[in-house]
Amino acid sequence: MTPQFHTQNRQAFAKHIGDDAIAIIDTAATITRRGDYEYPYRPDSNFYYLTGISEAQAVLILAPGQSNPKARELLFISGDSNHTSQWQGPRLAPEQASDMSGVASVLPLNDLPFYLSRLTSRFPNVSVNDDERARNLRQQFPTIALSSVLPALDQLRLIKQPVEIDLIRRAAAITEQAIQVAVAALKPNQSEFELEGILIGSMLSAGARLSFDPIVAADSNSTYIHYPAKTGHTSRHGLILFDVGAEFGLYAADISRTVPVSGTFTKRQQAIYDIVKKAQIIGIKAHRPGTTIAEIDALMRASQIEDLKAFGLPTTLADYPHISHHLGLDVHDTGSAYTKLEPGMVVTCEPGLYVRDEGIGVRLEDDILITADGYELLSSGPEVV
Ligand SMILES: [Mn+2]
Repeated sequence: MTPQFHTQNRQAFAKHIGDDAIAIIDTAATITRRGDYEYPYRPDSNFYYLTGISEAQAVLILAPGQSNPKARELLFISGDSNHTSQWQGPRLAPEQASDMSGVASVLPLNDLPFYLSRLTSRFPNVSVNDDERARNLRQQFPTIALSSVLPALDQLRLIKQPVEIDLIRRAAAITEQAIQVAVAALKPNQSEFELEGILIGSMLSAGARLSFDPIVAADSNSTYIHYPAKTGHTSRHGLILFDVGAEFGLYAADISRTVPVSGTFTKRQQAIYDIVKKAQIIGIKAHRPGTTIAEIDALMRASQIEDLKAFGLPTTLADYPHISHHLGLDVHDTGSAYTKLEPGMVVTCEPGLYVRDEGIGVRLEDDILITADGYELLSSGPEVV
């Protein structure tokens, strides 16, 4: 990502703030696992979108009403301290943070309280992205009017810019590759855990992280949509469902594949797989500006209900929750199933059938860019599309 990307995002967002208000955007807090040991760190998506800074302990203040242009954007970073440098290596220097973000005024985090009190007295309308920040501000400055930055940022992040689409495409390719490596290693009586290790190893080797913990679900575990345990094992004639997403440059992919361990479906597995695949093809082809995830979901559901009847299976099996979603910096990105699709939005299409009595769960999921006249697949999709 270039500093221009983040600068343009700040400029677009600043229009929603207004000249009589400020926005305070915190990055994510670190979360302690135990003692001085922390969970892996991931910056807040909105903070990253506006700054390009991935380091913890940083705050952005936007004050579009300031007459001095340099005072309209203030980035606070923690800088080096003896403790963090000794244990974690050097922190960003102000000039580095300025180069990455395009923010001219980078200040030490220690100065934040001073700026907060000065700015809130001049601009009492304050929008924030963090509940704890809101609580602290309300206590310290009881007369200010607090609101959320989220509606405006949710809206901005819906339409992906070409650089963002490139990153999602890369993340999808890395994810697809990881699933292929895992499928090539498939064998009976293999632990889901081992397959997860193969998936993660492949994604990390490709320079990516994980946008979420992979779902690896053998046999009846595949009938639970977000099966987390990964304590099961594959069986000779069983299925395995992978639902995996690499995160590349902080952008997520999300791909699901269901495959037979032996390389060949049983008749019953094939029948259920084909119902899902047919629904997915119908769903994918329906992507275009003006429609919604919910409408596409209804089309896929109708197709599945019709086919389930033909197989004598209960049509209630098609009554799974809406699970397709927007994709971006977050795997479940801003936007909902009822957002009218527009060119530049990226969504998943993930129909499934979960036949618990027979221990057969099938889900197929691909990543789709909405274009001016329809759609473009960012993952490989069902082979006939
Ligand atoms: Mn998904």
